[in-house]
Amino acid sequence: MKIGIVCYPTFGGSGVVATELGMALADKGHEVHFITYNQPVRLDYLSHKLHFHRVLVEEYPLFQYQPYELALSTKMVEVVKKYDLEVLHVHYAIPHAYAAYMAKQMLKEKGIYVKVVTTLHGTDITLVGSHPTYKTAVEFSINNSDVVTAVSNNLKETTNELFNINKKIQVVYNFIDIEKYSKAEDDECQRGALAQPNERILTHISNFRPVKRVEDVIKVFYEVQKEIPAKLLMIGEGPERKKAELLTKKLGIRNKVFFLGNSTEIDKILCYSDVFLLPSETESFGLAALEAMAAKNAVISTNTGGLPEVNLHGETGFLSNLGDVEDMAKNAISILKDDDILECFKLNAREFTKRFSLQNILPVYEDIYKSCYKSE
Ligand code: GMT
Repeated sequence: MKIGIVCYPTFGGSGVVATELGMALADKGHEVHFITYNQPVRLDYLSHKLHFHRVLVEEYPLFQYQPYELALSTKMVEVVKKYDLEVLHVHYAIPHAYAAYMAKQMLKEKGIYVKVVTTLHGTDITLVGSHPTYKTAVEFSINNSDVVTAVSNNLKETTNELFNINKKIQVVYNFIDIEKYSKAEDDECQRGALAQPNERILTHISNFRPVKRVEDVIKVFYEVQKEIPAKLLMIGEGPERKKAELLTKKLGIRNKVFFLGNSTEIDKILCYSDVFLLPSETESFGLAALEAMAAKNAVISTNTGGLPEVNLHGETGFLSNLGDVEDMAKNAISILKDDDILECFKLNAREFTKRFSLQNILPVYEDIYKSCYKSE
């Protein structure tokens, strides 16, 4: 098939999922066209099956805000026409689903028909999309997509609670290329570069936005390192990073915490790590936790949103109430204090990720594309 993928090209989970999906589809012989404002960070090669089309936004001084949706929908029309695309798969509703609807209407006027699949990722519903500023347009674009998917049951339920949705939302879990993580463990892992053999390694990866509660990450680690020799890896960039760094100084643990910035090689970093910390205020799925689990990390997280669908309490890690730093630290210590217990959680975590394997999820998306194209 010929598929257009629209996403944010940054380090966020929705862009990562969209990019990994596009690359996997191209590997299977489909023709994939990414349409976005920068080449997606994980899109490390292009080929005759894998194309990238940049959306350029003309700056004009009259506009306080440059109209990205207009440029995006214009680019979608251009690419669909030029390459005969059959499906536009948009990741993150805002503004992608809305722009896709407009592109579809413009194409229809020219007798060209394209289907729109919208995948909801989380904050496009929970934090941003349901805000009165956007709600009407988001609801409209969800209801006017040909197929709507959500990355967890929780996100599906939340979408139905927050919006008046007249479409069936299909849950398609996020996925992971498990092979990639096994390979990193076999070939590249050089744990000794970061920690002494007797030290445990804890990791957090995010975009350091307030919803991630990175100060809770530091507070949990602070309690853990009092009991167990340990290091903390903080991966990512974002507005809360400075606060987190300041807190490590205040608590006297700056030398035990490494802020590594954004990375395109998290599989290689995660294979050093024992426990992944994700104390988010809300998380529709928690792709970073899944990636950590594939690299044999136990997960200490909150019980919010879709996290209980990814992290099994007492099996792959533990779930705590939002903000209950004490409980999270206690749980982390209970896993980290004993080699056998730690290994058991690590193996469970790796095992559970198999249900989210690329091999399982890719055919689901292929079926969706085929089914929506057959309808009408
Ligand atoms: O986590 C973020 O803030 C980025 C955001 C995104 O859309 O890029 O992530 C959301 O989508 C991911 C991929 O589906 C999910 O794994 C994350 O849980 C979700 N984030 C939130 O719901 C806060």
